[in-house]
Amino acid sequence: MLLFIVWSVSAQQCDQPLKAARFDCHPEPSVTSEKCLARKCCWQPQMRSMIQLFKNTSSNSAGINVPSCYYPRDFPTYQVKTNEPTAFGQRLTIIKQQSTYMPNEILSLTVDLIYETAQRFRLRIYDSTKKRFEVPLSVPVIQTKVNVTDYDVSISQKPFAILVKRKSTGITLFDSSVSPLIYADQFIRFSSYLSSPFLYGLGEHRQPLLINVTNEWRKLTFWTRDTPPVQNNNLYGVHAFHINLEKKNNTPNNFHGQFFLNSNAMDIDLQPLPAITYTTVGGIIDLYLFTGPTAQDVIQQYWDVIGKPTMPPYWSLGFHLCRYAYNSIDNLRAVIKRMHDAQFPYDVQWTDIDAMSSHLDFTYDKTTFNGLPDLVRALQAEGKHYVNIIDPGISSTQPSGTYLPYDDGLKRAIFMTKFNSTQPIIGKVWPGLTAFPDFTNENSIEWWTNVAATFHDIIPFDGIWIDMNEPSNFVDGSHVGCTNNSLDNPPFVPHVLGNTLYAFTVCPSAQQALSSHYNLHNMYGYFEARATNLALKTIRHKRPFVLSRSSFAGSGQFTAHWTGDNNSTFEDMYFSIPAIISFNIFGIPNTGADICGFGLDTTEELCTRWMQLGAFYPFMRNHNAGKDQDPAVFSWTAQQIMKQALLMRYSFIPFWYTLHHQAAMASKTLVQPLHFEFPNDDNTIGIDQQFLIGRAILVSPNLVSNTTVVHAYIPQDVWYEFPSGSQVKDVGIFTDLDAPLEKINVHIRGGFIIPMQIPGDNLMMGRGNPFTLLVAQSISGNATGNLFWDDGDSLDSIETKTYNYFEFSCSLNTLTINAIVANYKDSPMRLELVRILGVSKPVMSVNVNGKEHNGFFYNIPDQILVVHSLDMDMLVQSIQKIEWTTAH
Ligand code: MIG
Repeated sequence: MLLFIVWSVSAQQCDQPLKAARFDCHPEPSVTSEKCLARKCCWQPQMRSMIQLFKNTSSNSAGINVPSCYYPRDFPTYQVKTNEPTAFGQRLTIIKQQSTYMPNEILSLTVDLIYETAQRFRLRIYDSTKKRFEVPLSVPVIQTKVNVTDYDVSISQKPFAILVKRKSTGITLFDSSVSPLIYADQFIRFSSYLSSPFLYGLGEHRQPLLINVTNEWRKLTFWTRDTPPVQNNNLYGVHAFHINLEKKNNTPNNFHGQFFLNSNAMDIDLQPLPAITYTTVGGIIDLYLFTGPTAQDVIQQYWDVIGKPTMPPYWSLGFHLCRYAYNSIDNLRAVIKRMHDAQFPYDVQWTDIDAMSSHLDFTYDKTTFNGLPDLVRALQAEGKHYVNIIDPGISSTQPSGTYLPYDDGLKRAIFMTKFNSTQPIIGKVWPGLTAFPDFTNENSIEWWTNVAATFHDIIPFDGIWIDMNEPSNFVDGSHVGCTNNSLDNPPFVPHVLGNTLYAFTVCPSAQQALSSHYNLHNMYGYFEARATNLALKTIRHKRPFVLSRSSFAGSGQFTAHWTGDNNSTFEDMYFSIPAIISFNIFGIPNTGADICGFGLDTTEELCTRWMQLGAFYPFMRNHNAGKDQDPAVFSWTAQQIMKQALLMRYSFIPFWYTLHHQAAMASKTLVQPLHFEFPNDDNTIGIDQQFLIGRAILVSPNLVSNTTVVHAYIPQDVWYEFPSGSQVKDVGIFTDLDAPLEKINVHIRGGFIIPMQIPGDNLMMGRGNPFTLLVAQSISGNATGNLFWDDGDSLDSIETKTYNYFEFSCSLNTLTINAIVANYKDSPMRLELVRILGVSKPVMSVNVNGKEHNGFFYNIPDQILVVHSLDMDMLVQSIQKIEWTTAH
């Protein structure tokens, strides 16, 4: 092939020998030299590598590489005109002399530098004269700047650029000088250096946990979309947030975060410089920097802006069972019965759209599901719970007066309307032609609450599953297509699946109360989750449980999440781990994947492995569309293994519940990657086949078919195998752990005390069961832990202080149980047994609260002290002690 170079500007201005430092001047598809030169950019066609040519390049991001068309050094951009100190920091005005290549460029902009906290910096760039759309998320508003910061900000005048450095190390956290800022009405593009090519976040995408652009160019697209999770596609949710690792020799590994508060369709490009480029089609530049320095600090600082996750009801921590196509109540009854007969712990039964009458929301099929209300009441009488599905599409073709959701919605005018019209925009989903509620319309809350309450009187559901809320639409745009205005067909369309913004959804030109769907599309699921959460509170007066497929920054305040339509493959099982960890980072920690796989038929081996792994997901639901895969359909052996996994989950529920409390109150994730806890151990970078629950439980599932070992990394620390309690010898290395089908590898980290409970048939039945403590001593014999407990369902247990809170500590052969708050007394809390791991010397005697206690034994080979028959009332609000003496 002929290689030729055309310099558009002077050769000197295009002389950028470092390919990784070239920034794409023509991000639209099918660039040519003419199109590039017309933009006054540099043209140097790049051959795609052989590897890329041989790869199947059907997905939209394959083949992203060095741009053929890139900016010359002197490409026109903004310069600073004025610069004034303000109460919040600084305000600049910046101007550009001429338009470049996009329609409606805005030549005069205002830049606010807001020093919000010592670790949080906000940069806002907006039109100096005309108010533009801004994301309707209630973020903290800071009027007065903080005086001392962990970061230094400097401004380059000409061309305009912002530089942010970490004070303590001098490492660059943000530097926009790498490429020219373009700011047009429907095209905003800016770039920054990254501190390293290692990032976490940027969802929702199917990808490994670590985004590593050392040698790679990557394009990630953000536009909520109903599509099975496939790599490189925009998926159900939008989270333009990442955590970037800072790597520098002789400096500890710090982390910082970046959040682009923008809800428009966007691309984020990453390149090996390393650098990041944001391209959005609307809104303003509203960018947050969080300086950590730990990954959990970054997450906390991020959640301070977007909102902390909701505290889920206690029952929702149990095992959930669902299937798309039970198709009849007899089938559903048979499943419930075999689950019961096989004695699986199990808490929540679900039904899918097949239980609706003609796929109509807020109905059930009185023929095929005749008796569903009684079935639900019978489940509830046993302490179980029931969740049903609701889709946003409301049928618009039922005879007037027969279908309240549509009739009442029309009356209240809460449906999204066509462009320049008061008529609802009509699409097509499961029930046929549908209107789409506008959940940004405050009147929709009462409407939604009303229709849900009416149905709740018929079937007293305990939670709501909101699916299809990207929103999904089986016809592009509407049943009559879209307009050809610039909202439906903007000058630049990010690399969305389907190539148009209306593909498989509603026209962007549709109108919502707060703005156009163009601006609000990515938040559809967010507002529906909010409305559903509010409705459940009003209807049940209890803690809501919502499960939403689509999500946006801040959705965790209202909902749990699952990862959508995965398949029954080992690869899908692996990808569930990076997805769940990422959603923890995104502030929706209560996330799970469809266990055993949604699409395709599972196998007994896969389902066994997946039930074991799923027992350690925050949200544990087995759901599918294929043949039955509830645990009770499998062989006796598989059932025993699954039951063992379920019993493990149920025994750890007090620990999980406490983690949820800490997530909601103190912005801690439920699960996290090893790298966040061991940031200076480079072996842990990007490990995503293992994960930590809280800081203390390491889960290393077997993700490979037909194997009996797991190649896993056990970081340098003290670890005890669970449940045996024996100490791991090989730490700080990758080792092969024994992992036959009947075993999932779980390790407890020294230094932590895990509150546990003897499981019941379901969580409500087991509430009064005895508690146990698992004390994993550090090298020096110390450990700490805590336990939060309340009635599990009320909305105000924190405000009314109707809860219990314990702190546990272990040191010098003494375990202390400190009841700090003991106000919730409706169910007993009796500590029955304590297992202390890592007791290196034989135990001679045990004292409980100063009295000799005979109920103990010492396991010599594994160095475990078990103190049993305690019958200790933990609600005695004072300090209680268990002490032991050892042989010298
Ligand atoms: O168009 O309700 O992701 O969990 O079973 C498919 C039927 C609609 C997609 C969800 C899936 C659910 C299915 N739904």
